[in-house]
Amino acid sequence: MDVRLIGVPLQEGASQLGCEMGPSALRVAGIARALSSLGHTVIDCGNVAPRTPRPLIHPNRAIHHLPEIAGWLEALSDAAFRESDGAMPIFLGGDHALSAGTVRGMAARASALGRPLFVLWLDAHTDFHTLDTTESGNLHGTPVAYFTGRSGFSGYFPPVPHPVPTENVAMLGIRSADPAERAAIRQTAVAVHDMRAVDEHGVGVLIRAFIEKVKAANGLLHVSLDVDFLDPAIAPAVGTTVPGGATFREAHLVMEMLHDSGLVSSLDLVELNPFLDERGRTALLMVDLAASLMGRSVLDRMTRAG
Ligand code: DIR
Ligand code: MN
Ligand code: MN
Ligand code: MN
Repeated sequence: MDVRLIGVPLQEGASQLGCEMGPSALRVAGIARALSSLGHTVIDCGNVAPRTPRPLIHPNRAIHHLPEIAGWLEALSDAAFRESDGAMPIFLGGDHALSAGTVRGMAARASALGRPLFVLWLDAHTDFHTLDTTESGNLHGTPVAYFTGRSGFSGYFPPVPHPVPTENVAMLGIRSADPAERAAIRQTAVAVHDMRAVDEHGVGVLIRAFIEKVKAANGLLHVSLDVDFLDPAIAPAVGTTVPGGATFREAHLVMEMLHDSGLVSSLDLVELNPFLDERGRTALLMVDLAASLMGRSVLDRMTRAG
């Protein structure tokens, strides 16, 4: 497969600085080599540059860095559309606000192909705030609300010509949702698989059902992997750790099943904050998960270990 690595050194959507180093850490951890060793043709497109911010003032005074985030979204959306033409873009984040742009661009790609877009959201959080409901003001808490077409973004973020229907969105790993997010998401058709559901049914059952749905619709599947989907014990380098996340094998199983499905069109690796890492271990784990998604299997790992 033709793979395009696209760095997104965006950090203003998170509460603490450091995600701008994420793309560098993923590169240093060997993402290009890991994927090319699986037989893929990998091109590193370098980093996306944001548009120059224009002044934007929102009545919700908690919001910070709105002009900067808005400046990123169109550039990211265009990059996603451009680099998904016969190739698979992998976005090296950068905080999760970037997915507002990447999913918008992939929705345009899906529309151009006449196919529906599905989104798998692997995260501790639902990221379903609007500009009006966010209390933290951290815009990485808003992308799903934005790309599913919830109102309250117009005049601030770029318009959404191809909103992703909520029935095409599945979330896995959820264990933190603010009251406004809970109330809003209950009104939608988003399949929210929280950690309780993972414990009870196992990730295999939950992911298989979603894969079957995407397959039946001949959809494109965008996967958005937030570091905090993982348990903090194995992935400490994220500003918003929540206990009780996915284990090493749960995460790899999701990636392996996604690979076998052959449906994944695009991937975000987000929220890695290398400043919080222990000798790059979270970056290395994220690279290994990307490799599982791109075809590395357990037997390959055993072979490597000799
Ligand atoms: C929280 C945390 N719901 C907020 N969101 C995070 O700030 O809106 N998303 N950390 O990844
Ligand atoms: Mn566009
Ligand atoms: Mn997130
Ligand atoms: Mn999160």
